Amino acid sequence: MREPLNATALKFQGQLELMGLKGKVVEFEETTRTAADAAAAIGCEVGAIVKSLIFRTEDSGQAVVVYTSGSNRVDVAKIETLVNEPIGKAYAEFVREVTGYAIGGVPPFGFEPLPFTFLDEDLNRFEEIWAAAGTPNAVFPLTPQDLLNHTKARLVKVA
Ligand code: 5CA
Repeated sequence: MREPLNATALKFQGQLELMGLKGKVVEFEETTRTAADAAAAIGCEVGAIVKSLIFRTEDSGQAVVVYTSGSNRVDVAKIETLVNEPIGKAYAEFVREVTGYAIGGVPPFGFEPLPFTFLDEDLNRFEEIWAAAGTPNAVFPLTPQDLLNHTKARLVKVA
């Protein structure tokens, strides 16, 4: 663990406090860029890591975020049915444009809500889940209910 927090992680910690969330940002020396990295650093199950995956609708260019359990792969066809359009994985630049964060550090909130927001129901299997806190070395804990409340996501089976 690293102290003090990097400026971006520190700013995100401030946002959590403003939102009334009690989770503390934890920053690691090692990378938490992927769900597997994050689970190894934290010492939790990969399934308890929240992947904030950004897609883009191919015709209308709208952002889609799917908060996915770290052990699941999104079934793209299911999401396409829900948004009624083909979707593609967003490029790094689009992710930065719509969330303000770089891939590997995208937190689940702290940006303008995106047009389509889905939450993997499998995250409900865990009492505590962990998500990125703005950088590829920082994460924070929260409950699936907190994630639902603060993202107003539609709960779906994504895998
Ligand atoms: N910090 C971790 C755990 S919270 C994290 O942010 N995981 S993540 O899954 O939300 O973000 C990494 C994801 O970004 C990868 O699963 C992958 O789907 C996506 N990604 C990685 N590189 C690229 C890229 N070059 N273009 C588009 N997406 C990418």
